[in-house]
Amino acid sequence: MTKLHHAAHWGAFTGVVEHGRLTAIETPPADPAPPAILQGMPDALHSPLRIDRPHIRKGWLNGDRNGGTPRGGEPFVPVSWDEATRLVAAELTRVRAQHGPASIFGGSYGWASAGRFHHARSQLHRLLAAAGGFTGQVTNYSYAAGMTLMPHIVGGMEIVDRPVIAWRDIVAHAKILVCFGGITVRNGQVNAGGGARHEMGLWLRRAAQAGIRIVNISPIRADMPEDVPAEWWPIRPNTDTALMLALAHVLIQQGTVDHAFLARCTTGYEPLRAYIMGETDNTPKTPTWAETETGLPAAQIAQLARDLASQPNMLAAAWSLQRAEAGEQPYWMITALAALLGGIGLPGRGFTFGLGSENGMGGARAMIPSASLPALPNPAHSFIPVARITDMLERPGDTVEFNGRRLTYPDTRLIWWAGGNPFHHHQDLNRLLRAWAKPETIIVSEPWWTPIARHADIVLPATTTMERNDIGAGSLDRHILAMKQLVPPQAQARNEFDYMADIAEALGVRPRFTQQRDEAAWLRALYDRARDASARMYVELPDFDTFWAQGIVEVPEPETPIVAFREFRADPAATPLNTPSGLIELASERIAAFGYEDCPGHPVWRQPEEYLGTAGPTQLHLLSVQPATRLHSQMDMARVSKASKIQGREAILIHEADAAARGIADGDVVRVFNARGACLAGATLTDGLLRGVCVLPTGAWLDPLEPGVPGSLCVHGNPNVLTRDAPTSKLGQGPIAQSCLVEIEKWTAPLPPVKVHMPPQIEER
Ligand SMILES: Nc1nc2c(c(=O)[nH]1)N[C@H]1C(S)=C(S)[C@@H](COP(=O)(O)OP(=O)(O)OC[C@H]3O[C@@H](n4cnc5c(=O)[nH]c(N)nc54)[C@H](O)[C@@H]3O)O[C@H]1N2
Ligand SMILES: Nc1nc2c(c(=O)[nH]1)N[C@H]1C(S)=C(S)[C@@H](COP(=O)(O)OP(=O)(O)OC[C@H]3O[C@@H](n4cnc5c(=O)[nH]c(N)nc54)[C@H](O)[C@@H]3O)O[C@H]1N2
Ligand SMILES: [Mo]
Repeated sequence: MTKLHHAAHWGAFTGVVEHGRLTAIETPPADPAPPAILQGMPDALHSPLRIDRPHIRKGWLNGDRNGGTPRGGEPFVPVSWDEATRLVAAELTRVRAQHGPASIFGGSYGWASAGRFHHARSQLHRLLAAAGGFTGQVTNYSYAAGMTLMPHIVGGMEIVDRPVIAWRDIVAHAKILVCFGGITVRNGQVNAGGGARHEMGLWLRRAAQAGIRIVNISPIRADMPEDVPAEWWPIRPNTDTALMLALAHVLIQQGTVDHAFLARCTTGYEPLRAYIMGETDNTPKTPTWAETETGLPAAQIAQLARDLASQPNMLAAAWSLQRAEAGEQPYWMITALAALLGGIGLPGRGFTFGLGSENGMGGARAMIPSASLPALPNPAHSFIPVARITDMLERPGDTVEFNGRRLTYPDTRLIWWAGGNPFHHHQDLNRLLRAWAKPETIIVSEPWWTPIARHADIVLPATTTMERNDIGAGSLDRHILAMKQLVPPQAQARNEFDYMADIAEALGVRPRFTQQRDEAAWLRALYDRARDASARMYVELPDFDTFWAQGIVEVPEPETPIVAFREFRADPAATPLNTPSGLIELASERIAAFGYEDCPGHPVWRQPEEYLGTAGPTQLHLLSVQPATRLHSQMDMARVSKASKIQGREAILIHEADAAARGIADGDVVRVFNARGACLAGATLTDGLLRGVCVLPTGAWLDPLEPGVPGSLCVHGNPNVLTRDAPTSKLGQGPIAQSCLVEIEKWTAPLPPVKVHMPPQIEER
């Protein structure tokens, strides 16, 4: 028996290996809340769903290219690595020669796995860049709208994805913590680089013990842990901007706006004020007006505004708020509201994003760079905003507005995806499935027969992290983790780096791709580069051999306080923000000049097309939140996720009254549907939900009753057959999964089996 350090997005662990198999995992004793997801690691590693050899879609092998028939319904034929390598290299060469590098789509969005060297997407980008270029993707599914907006109004996007505010300061200085979208401890299980401590729940309890009033503004009561005393404000989804506008209205009317702060640190107050007071559109954004939109009592809104004006506070918004129609607006308006209150730049006060969205947010860590694989320049200079993939496939040569630019969609002939699952992450999967039929060749690298692997032509079996050595280094966690190979590669699975080096060889670019290094040399080089950079910031890390022997290195807490806008507040003229005015922009002339009707020059309330305010009498608002038992679609085949299913289906949360009205009992299977698609799910009834809202977490593997047929019922419960594929606005072009209306009915027909947790049909040649 051996025990070795390793790490996943869902935490550091020690793997117990017996006779070449991972038999158990142990979690670090210092971790106050090790994620349950970790317990599924042995299932994942040794799963019958592992892809054992390279495979080719039968029709593709027989010469079918671009027939327009949707992928996903055909058997796969196993081939040797030699043949697969040759086919991939030949296709890359052919498509680049005939159509140019931009017709190779290698955006390959997705979380892949935790190690920084064997990071599938980074490896793929290096290969495709070395081989002549590809079309990439910018922004992300997490906070595209926020990260595009914030540079215009505060001069940077770090505010969205960095712990720019520390929990320790909130606990010490705030009296009210307002949480738009709650603080969902389930989301604190994961971080992109891994993590050795999961402290979100701990900090919430400390905040409550310090007597801080916590307000959970969310349609779901459980968005705040039960053991944390908090007020629950069950807001209608997508209406937070209306609530924030009304809070601002009260501050303005009562004369409790911090004019000194506005004058020193902001620009654009006047047009925003005129809009809030209704001077420009005859609609004063009063608490009574907001009550209609939000469903929250006007008197309660007015009282909260008065309390915020008189007590130090922190306004925190989850990332989910901006994954909705007009998702830029709540982020702009919370910034404006915090400016009116005047706390920005003071410890524990102001506004912050994603505090409850990911492990490590609100942590205090010296901001040293993490180890990461360097990119190669992409000679194709072609990219799309990440969530416009279906649009791109549907409309080659057409243009799209994005953040003040006009981009042209390439003519996509070849797609290669490694480390992401668009048949998990994208909205309106039936529309994607139709568009996905257009390219001539689709290559997918995956360790498992996931939905994306089933929709490929050439399937390359990748190792999991547990079969290779790597470095786990989150940008938010205070630990650098050695990820040691637990077992050799299973069946014919290979490391991305190794098989891509062979493809690079066939393309004549091997030295550029590998830089003449092997795994061991790369790990040492990446670590040393980060170590040198840290030393320049006066943070001493041990040398590589010491790190590898110890298995873990702790990064110190920073000595300086972590307070966004601290220097700026102290002296705005000497330390201006990187905005046109150097100030916080409550109105932006630059955004106004873009002329986007869906994102004008100051925060506004825009009624979404799909929300409770437009719902018919039987429609419900569907929220597809992050799953407690997985990371996205990862680990859906492992024990923790499987145990959470109801009759094998993903659990959907429904208000007991809404269920009763439809004759649905707890544990029933239901059909969730709208004009875009339909899925089955298992009903869980609750009173901890706003009536009219239902919640189906993301990540159940897409399992169409008839694979390859658009519109087919997903028998397993993937919410993205229901969600709408439209942009937040022309500014951010972000996804809007949280703006979605559905109907629910009890399923009474015989229950079709879930088949996606078994391998697809394989035909030997
Ligand atoms: N409806 C709805 N949809 C959403 C969201 C929502 O809130 N609602 N949230 C969105 C958000 S925030 C995100 S970030 C996306 C997430 O979307 P993704 O990041 O695409 O989802 P994952 O399931 O993490 O996909 C990672 C894939 O990489 C594979 N993989 C893991 N390790 C390796 C490896 O070493 N090599 C290779 N080749 N593959 C590997 C896994 O098996 C998995 O299939 O989803 C988005 N989609
Ligand atoms: N366990 C686990 N943790 C994860 C992930 C995972 O897959 N599994 N994914 C990670 C990733 S990639 C990301 S980007 C983050 C995402 O982090 P978030 O975006 O914060 O996560 P969500 O779970 O989508 O949403 C949080 C809560 O917001 C509430 N909410 C939704 N819409 C609205 C609204 O309009 N108004 C208000 N007030 N509340 C609303 C929902 O009730 C939901 O529970 O999570 C990360 N953490
Ligand atoms: Mo995300």
